[in-house]
Amino acid sequence: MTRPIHRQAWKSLERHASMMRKVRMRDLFNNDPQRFERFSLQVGELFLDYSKNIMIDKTMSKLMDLARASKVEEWRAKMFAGEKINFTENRAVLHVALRNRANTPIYVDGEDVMPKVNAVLERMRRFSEAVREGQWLGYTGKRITDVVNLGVGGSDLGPKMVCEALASYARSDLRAHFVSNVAPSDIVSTLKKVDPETTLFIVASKTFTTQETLANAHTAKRWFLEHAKDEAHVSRHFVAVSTNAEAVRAFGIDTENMFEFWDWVGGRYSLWSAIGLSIAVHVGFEHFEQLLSGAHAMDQHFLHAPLEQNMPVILAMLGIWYANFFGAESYAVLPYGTRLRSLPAYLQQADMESNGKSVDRDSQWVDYNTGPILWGGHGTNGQHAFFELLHQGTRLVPCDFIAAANTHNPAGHQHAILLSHMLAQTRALMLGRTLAEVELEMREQGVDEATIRRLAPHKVIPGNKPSNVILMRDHTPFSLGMLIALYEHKIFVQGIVWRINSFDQWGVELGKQMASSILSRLLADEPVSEYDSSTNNLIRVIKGMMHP
Ligand code: G6Q
Repeated sequence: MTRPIHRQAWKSLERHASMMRKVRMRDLFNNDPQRFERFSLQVGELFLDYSKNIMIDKTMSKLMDLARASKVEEWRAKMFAGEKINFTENRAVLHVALRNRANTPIYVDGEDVMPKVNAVLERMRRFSEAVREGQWLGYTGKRITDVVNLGVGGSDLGPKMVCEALASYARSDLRAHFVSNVAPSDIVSTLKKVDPETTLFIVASKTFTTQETLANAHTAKRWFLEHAKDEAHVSRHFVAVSTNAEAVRAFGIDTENMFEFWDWVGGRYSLWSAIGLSIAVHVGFEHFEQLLSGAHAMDQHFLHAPLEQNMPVILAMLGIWYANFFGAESYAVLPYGTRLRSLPAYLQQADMESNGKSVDRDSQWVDYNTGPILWGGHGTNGQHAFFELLHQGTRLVPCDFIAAANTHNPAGHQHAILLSHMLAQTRALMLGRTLAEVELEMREQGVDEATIRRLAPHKVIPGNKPSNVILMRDHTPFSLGMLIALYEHKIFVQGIVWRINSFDQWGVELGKQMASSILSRLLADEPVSEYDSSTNNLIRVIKGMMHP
């Protein structure tokens, strides 16, 4: 075993970083008119400009050396071949099979998974078309007008983000709602908006044991039966997406109305599976298929492009550059446009649940940083909120700006205004404003010297803050599929370099177990003494505050 920090390539990057930390990007741009040409890349519908990073050719070649030494290419081949690279759960990692539009065989335990992938897709097509075309009717014979996805985490964030992002493709008479939180306001406020005669509930849970989702599903079913009065009507209004047929049956959903997926689909990688049913119903199956096709196009690029021209690999290695050699603790995802407002939350799970790990492939604690904190928000709103820290804070926060060149909702020059702000931000982050520039400007405005001395330092913007810009021509299902797959593969590459398992989530499991024990104590009358004193007393205080 070679720990990443003992690799030659890593040590060489450390030496190189000590020199690069003194380099200013504004000088790199001034000295090299070709910089944009060399550090930008078009792949299908996506364009990446990564020239505003603190790097030179030598940096990129050393980062690629590290990727090669980490055997990224070999691990990539293993993932696509269905090998069980989720080694703590002994599972294959095959979200790429779900969107394998070429339909080439992919084997898990000697079985080609493509026939069953295609069979579920066909069921999704038939079902979503039946709902959309008014053949699938509610218990009083009315068309379905509202679809409520009941799921949490990976069974919520992906479909929710995609339905919002593709809202322009949705029919106005078929609304999608997402209820995820067990906090009762979520389900109660949604039920107030919908009609039991025309609402379809999709209970989306891989395990079908997730307490929050089942609680919401039971509440929805109770509400439905208060109106419909007859259990027999449940089958017209509740369908399930799960890997657990037995639990689906136990809940009272006919397995005829269950859409299956498999243990080799991780929750946070599952929007391409039947978990995407709400997407297919809301925006139409043909658009869901285009989403899959976009992701497949990115898969093919990731699989075949040399590392130096491989978009996910470039983003991944730049991320490692800042996380491990510049001490960056976080990075920000900044989509420009309202439709992608949930992308940061979606990617937060994808990245942090995948690479927020501390034990490596040899079951050893790591002695280097792994996944960074991902955060962000959509522009321009973020500019009026947290961008100040990006510009003048003490921390280095690399940023990804994301935008489409065109909008589905033109309104005068508004889209151009939006894009101009994005370009201004990425430029301002890189360039900053020096003390000399500030002083000059103030002098030109006739400000007196004493005031200049006092105020000028506050107006200095350090600059030299790295950012990538990812552009798509149009905001289509295909380009969105490419974009999501780009980040999935970026996360994969980083996990390989850090030698961690990006595909389990034992931290999530621990909290789930503890909550079920605490619930029983919260509902019981006796005093609680079995936990730590903080938990015992918080239970006591909460019980004291609860209305009888
Ligand atoms: C995803 C995680 C987690 C999961 C939810 C919901 O990778 O495992 O976010 O998706 O806990 O799980 P179920 O789909 O089993 O309800």
